[in-house]
Amino acid sequence: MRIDKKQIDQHNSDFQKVHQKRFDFAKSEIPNVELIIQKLMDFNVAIPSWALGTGGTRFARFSGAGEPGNLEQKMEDVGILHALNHSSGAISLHIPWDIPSNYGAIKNLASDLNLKFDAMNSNTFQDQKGQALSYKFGSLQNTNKAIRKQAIEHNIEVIKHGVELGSKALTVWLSDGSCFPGQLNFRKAFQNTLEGLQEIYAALPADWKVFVEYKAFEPNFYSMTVGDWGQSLLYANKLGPKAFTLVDLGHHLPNANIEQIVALLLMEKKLAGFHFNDSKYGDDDLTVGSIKPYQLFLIFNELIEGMDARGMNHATDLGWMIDASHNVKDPLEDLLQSIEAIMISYAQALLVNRTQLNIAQENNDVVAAQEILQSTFRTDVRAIIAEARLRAGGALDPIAYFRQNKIREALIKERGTSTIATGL
Ligand code: AFD
Ligand code: MN
Ligand code: MN
Repeated sequence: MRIDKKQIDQHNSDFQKVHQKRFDFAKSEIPNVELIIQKLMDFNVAIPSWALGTGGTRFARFSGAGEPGNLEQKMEDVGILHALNHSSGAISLHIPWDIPSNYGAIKNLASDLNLKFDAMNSNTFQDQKGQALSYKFGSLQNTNKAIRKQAIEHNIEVIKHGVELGSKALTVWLSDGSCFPGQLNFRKAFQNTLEGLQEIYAALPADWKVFVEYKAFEPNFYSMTVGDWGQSLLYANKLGPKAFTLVDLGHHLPNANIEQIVALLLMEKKLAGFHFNDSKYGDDDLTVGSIKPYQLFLIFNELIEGMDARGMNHATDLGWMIDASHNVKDPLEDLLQSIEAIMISYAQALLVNRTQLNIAQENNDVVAAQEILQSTFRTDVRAIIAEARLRAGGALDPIAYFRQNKIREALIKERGTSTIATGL
């Protein structure tokens, strides 16, 4: 199903009066509004193909209805999000869940929906039907060379699918590790993994990057072979200039200072990708900004500071993506909320008075530094984001549009009540 532009215009005219009042106020309070609007309009966050259905937990999965049943329908879902907010113009595919049966048709659909293909994701954390060898004891780290080879070949196959579609990056997330002390020789596990990644790296086209994603724990609970940013950075540095670290907000031990990690990875020119989500305890994959919005702002503050220091383009020089899972919300509504939270934090980070913050830092004026960050964080930028969306052709209030125009109901009508999206 497609969003009707005329209906968006109708929605916008219904909301225009209230919006205008809010926007006029924001404009009077906030300097450089036009510049911020332009940056917001350029900024896009990719949607993972596995976040369009109900993820569930290890205890239960409460399926929604009208879930996308194939790659085309997943793309259509992202197309709906993008038509509503004009900030979700890319999809990230996971192989083998999303193997295209016809590259040309999939590329046509993408251009029809105004979507790009973000990083490709490999999957060596599950065994697939008919797969010769099991990843029960890891993939690239495995003590068995044939299993390592199988995992390497899978990653190379993922690159090939990505090349056909015009993607430019491979994200490798390994569930490798151990559950009990003594199970694994850490050094050998690292070296096997590095050798595997080197073979995958050698298969990357010249204009491709590989993102090495780390995760502190789960599914392995004693050690993870790519467990933190230090380990990821070690691999990335050893691999070469096309290898980078990917930060997923849910993949740290509790209370980790993610904003500091981001600042240092940027300084080292080794930060390339981002998976947004929120969490209270672990890899909870909750809606972005739903638990720790101040942390999200602080992360964006470091991202913008670090990117500006290196003259990077905010919109294109890092891979922005959501990595979330939904069990109690409609996935599309959840994703709209996540994108909104990201745009709010991005806009606020653009508002930080860097000159004053630098002065406060140089003078050890701790109070002034805190005032600058917190007063920016407490600035309501939602009308500016809505204005950017309006100018781009989107809806002033995407969630209201989604509900009032009964989008999920239409999807259920089209797809039925029992479709299940492939993914986790
Ligand atoms: C995992 C990781 C990684 C992976 C995804 C699996 O965050 O991004 O690709 O979830 O679907 O927790
Ligand atoms: Mn992730
Ligand atoms: Mn995760």
